[in-house]
Amino acid sequence: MKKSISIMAITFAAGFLFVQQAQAHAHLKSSEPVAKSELAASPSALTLSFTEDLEASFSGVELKDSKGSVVKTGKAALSPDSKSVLVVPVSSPLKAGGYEVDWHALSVDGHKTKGSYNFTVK
Ligand SMILES: [Cu+2]
Repeated sequence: MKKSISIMAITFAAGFLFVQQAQAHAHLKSSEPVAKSELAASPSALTLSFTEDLEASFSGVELKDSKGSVVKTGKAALSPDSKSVLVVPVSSPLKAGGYEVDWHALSVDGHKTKGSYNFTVK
C-alpha cells in the first residue's frame, strides 16, 4: 500500500514537471482554418494561435499544396490584438485541393517550436 502511494506520487510529480516544461514553449493552441477542416472557399488568411507570445521576425509559416509546392503568401505578422497570434495573409485565392501549413515559432522566452497541419479547400 505504502509502495503504491509513493509510485503514484512520483508519477504525479513527473507529469507535473512535463506539463510545466511543455507550457514554457509556444505550442499551437488553435488555428483558422481549423486543422483537418474542409473549406467551401479559400481562406483570406491563416491565423495561428499559440500558447506563448512570439517573436514575429523568427516566426512564420510555409504553405504547401498537395504536390508539396510552396504557395506564396503575404508576410506573417502578429495580430494587433495579441502577440501570441500569428496572421498570414493569403494573397491570391487558393485553388481546390489539399494544403499543408508548416509553421515555426520563436517564443519570447527564446524557445523554438515547429509543427504542421492540413486543411482542404473544396
Ligand atoms: Cu519555452
